[in-house]
Amino acid sequence: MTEQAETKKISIAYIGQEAIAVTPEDMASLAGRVFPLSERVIGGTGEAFDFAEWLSAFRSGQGVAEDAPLPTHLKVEAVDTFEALIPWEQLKDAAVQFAVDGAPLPKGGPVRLYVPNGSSECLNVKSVIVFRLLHDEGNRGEASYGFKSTFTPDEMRMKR
Ligand SMILES: Nc1nc2c(c(=O)[nH]1)N[C@H]1C(S)=C(S)[C@@H](COP(=O)(O)O)O[C@H]1N2
Ligand SMILES: [Mo]
Repeated sequence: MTEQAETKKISIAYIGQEAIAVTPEDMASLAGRVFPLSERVIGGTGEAFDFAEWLSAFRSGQGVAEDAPLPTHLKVEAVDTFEALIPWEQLKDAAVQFAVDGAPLPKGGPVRLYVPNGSSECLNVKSVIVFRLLHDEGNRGEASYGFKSTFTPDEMRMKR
């Protein structure tokens, strides 16, 4: 295991709040229940937690009111700049793979999202480093995925 895989943090950005950094293990323990990924995904390996259970605990922990509106989308961003926008309605049974045999993911880490009720397998994003919970009523129900195509000037300078 490389040093980077060990220390890779995940950024969580909830509607209107400042992003916070967590580890895969932090997310799994907050979710409160873990299960074999194979319960949700045929041929799935390793351990996962339920996305909605995690989000519910996260909202409580952040002091979000229980009757506050739910997000309309989850946007996930990966190490390789692949990203996906997933509508709330497709997130039922979504699971986050965070370990294999109790150890960090040998590939696709720090975590991989699986969306069994998603409109495309392309939404099963590997190497997720950002979870953004969004409220975008105008685009409700819309899904998209692909490699990020626009970069800020700062990002362009870093990539040279
Ligand atoms: N980080 C990242 N995740 C990704 C991709 C990618 O290029 N980068 N490709 C997606 C696409 S288009 C598909 S079809 C699936 C493929 O998953 P598999 O390699 O497990 O078959 O991963 C998705 N997740
Ligand atoms: Mo794909």
